[in-house]
Amino acid sequence: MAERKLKIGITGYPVYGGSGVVATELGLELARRGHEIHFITYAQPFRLSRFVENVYYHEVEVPIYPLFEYPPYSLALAVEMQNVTERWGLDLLHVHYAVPHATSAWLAKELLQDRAPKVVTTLHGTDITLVGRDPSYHAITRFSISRSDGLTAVSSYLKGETVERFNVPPERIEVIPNFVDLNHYRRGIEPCHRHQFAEPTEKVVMHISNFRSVKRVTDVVRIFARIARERPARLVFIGDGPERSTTQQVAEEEGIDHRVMYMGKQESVAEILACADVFLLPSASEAFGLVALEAMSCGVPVVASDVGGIPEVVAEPAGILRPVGDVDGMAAAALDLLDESRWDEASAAAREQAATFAADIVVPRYEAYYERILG
Ligand code: GMT
Repeated sequence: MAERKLKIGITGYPVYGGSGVVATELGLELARRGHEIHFITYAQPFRLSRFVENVYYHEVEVPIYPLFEYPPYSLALAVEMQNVTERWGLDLLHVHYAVPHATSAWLAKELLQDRAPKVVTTLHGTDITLVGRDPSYHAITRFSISRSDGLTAVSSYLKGETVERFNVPPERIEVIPNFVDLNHYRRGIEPCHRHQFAEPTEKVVMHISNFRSVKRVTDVVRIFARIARERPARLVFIGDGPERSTTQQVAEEEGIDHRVMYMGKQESVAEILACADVFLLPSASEAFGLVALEAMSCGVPVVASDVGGIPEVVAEPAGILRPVGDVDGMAAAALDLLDESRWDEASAAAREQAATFAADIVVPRYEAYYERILG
C-alpha cells in the first residue's frame, strides 16, 4: 500500500494499442494500492469493463458541428481535465502518448493557473519516433513535453530518441519500463484452448498486433512458412489492421494459408497466448514491445527484431533477436527454440525474465516518481 493516497487523472488511447493497455493497467494497479484514479478519455478503457473501487471514468464529449471536418478532441479533453481537476481536486494528471495528450494537459494547466495539478507525460513510441516527428506535430509536441512537470519513457532507447530528436535534457526523462501482471499472464490457466488451434503433434506459432506496416506482418508469414517446411505447425494471428489482406495474400503465395488462423481483435489475450510455443515480433521499430513481455510472462519464448527497445526486454535464452528483415535468421531461431532439447529452458527463462517487469516492482517506481514531482 502507498504511504500517501493521491488523486490521479489518467489519459491515454482507451481502445487501441499498448500505450492504452499500460495507461489502463497502471490506473487499476494504482487504485488497488489505494489511490483515487480518474480516467479521462473519449471511451471507456477496454480493460475496464467491470466496477473497480477507487476508479472513476469521465467521458470526453466532443460536440460535432457542420464547420468541423475535424472535431477538436484535444480542446474538449483539456476542458474535461480542467473540470475533473476542479471537481475532484486532482493532485496529478498522468498522460500516456504525447500526441495530443501532453498538449491538452498543458492547456488544462493554463486554464487552472494556480489550482493546476502537476503533469506527468509517459512517452510510448511513435509519439516520438514517428507521429511526433512529423513536421505538422513536431513543434507542438516538443513544446508540450517541455512543459510537462515529469517525463517518463518506456525504454532507454526511447529516452535516447527523445533527447536527440526533441532536444530534451536527459536528466528530465525517467526511464520506467512497462510491466506485466504475472498472475494473469501465465501458463496453465484454464481453460487452455490449444486444441482449437493445433493438433497435439503441431507447434503453435503466434503473433499479436494491429497489423500496421511497422509490425512487418508479412515477415511473420514468411518466417512461419520456413518453420512449417521443417516441422508441423500452425500460425495464430490475433488483432487486425491495414496489412491484414496483404498478409493473407502472402500466406497464399507461400502455400501455407490453410495453416494460418486469424482470431481478429480479442479483448483478453492471456488465455490464447498461454497456448503458444513461440511468439514472433519482427517489427521495423518498437520502443518496448509490450506484447513480447506478455508472451514471455506466459512462458513463451520470443523471436524478434534486434531493434529499438526490444533488447531491453528480450534476451537469450528467453528469446532470440535477429536484424530487421532477416526472415531466414528468425525462422532458424524459432526452429531452434522449438526444439524439444531447448524449449523447456527457454520457456522457464522467458517467465523468469518477465518477472523482472512484474507490476509489483514497476508500479512503485511510478509512485516514487509522482512523489518526486509533487515535491
Ligand atoms: O507507438 C505506437 O505504435 C503505439 C503504441 C501503442 O499505443 O501501442 O505502441 C508503443 O507503445 C507500447 C506500450 O508502451 C510499446 O510496447 C510499443 O513498443 C510502442 N510501439 C512502437 O514503438 C512502434
